[in-house]
Amino acid sequence: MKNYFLMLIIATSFLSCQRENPEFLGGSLNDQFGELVVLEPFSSNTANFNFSIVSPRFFEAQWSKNLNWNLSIRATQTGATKTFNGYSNKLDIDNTSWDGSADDFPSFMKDDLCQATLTLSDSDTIIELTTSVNVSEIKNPQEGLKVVADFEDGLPVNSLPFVQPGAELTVTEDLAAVGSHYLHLGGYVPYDYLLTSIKIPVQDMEIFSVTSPLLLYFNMATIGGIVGEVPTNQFIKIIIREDDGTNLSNGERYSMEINPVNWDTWHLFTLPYSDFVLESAPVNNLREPGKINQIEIMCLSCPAESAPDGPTCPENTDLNVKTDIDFIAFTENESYKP
Ligand SMILES: [Ca+2]
Ligand SMILES: [Ca+2]
Repeated sequence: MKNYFLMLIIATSFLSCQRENPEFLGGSLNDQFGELVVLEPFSSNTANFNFSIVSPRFFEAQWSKNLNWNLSIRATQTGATKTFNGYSNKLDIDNTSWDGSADDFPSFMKDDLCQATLTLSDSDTIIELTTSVNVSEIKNPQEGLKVVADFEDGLPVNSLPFVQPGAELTVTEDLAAVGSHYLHLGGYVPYDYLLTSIKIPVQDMEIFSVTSPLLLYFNMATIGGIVGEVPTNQFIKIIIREDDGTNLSNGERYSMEINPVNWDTWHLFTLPYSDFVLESAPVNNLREPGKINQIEIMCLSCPAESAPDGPTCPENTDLNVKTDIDFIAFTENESYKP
């Protein structure tokens, strides 16, 4: 008798659950066992995405069950990518609204034609849907952005390059991180760590004179060589100079290394100025964003044959160094959004 009542209670509560929450139960069963069918085709809400104005830009589709989906947008010209992921049975303005940013460098360019691929998969079906969209205008510069060098018109005015015999420092027109030009740094210098460097003047930093060094970000796009052919210990050193000395050359210098540089696609390197380390004699031992007047980028690698100081790397014999850079910029409050 006791057992009979217990079963009755369980059965009643099961039925009441079903009555109260039919969609939940039915929905989850459908998600687990239902057939995956596309109900509304995959498309963008407009064929041209103009990221310079405030307007909705998103993707649409609907299918028969909740599942993990992946939406990958890739520009055919620049190779820029943007990825969205989610768990739902549709795409809409809430889960695929796009502001024009990329996952990383390279950034999208004006008139980039993009292929968008939506992948839906459950335990036994994978459906891939594609659509295309055109970037009619890129996004506006983010607030607090100061571009120091983008190499679109060659080397920045009054910059000072240094090139050892065997090294290369050339503005190159090819697949850049931003725009169409970047700075190639590299070559083969088997007798020294330093291959080449460039000092770039920085002007009008007064706009950041009340910005904390914790909130001033240094940003730069970097790319190494071909994975598997990168010399051992190939790296970049960044030196930021301030004008707090008694003359132009004895201001404080703060530095940072990107070590190693061993990847083969453009990446954003970003750090707050407060993370840079004092390299010179101190003047006031304060990182002062408003007093920055020069950025030096040095391309270095462990030399194959001899070194004035430090060890050598015979395994680097005949391996070309490549530490290309693009888009050197400061941002306020947050990192640059490629
Ligand atoms: Ca560029
Ligand atoms: Ca200082």
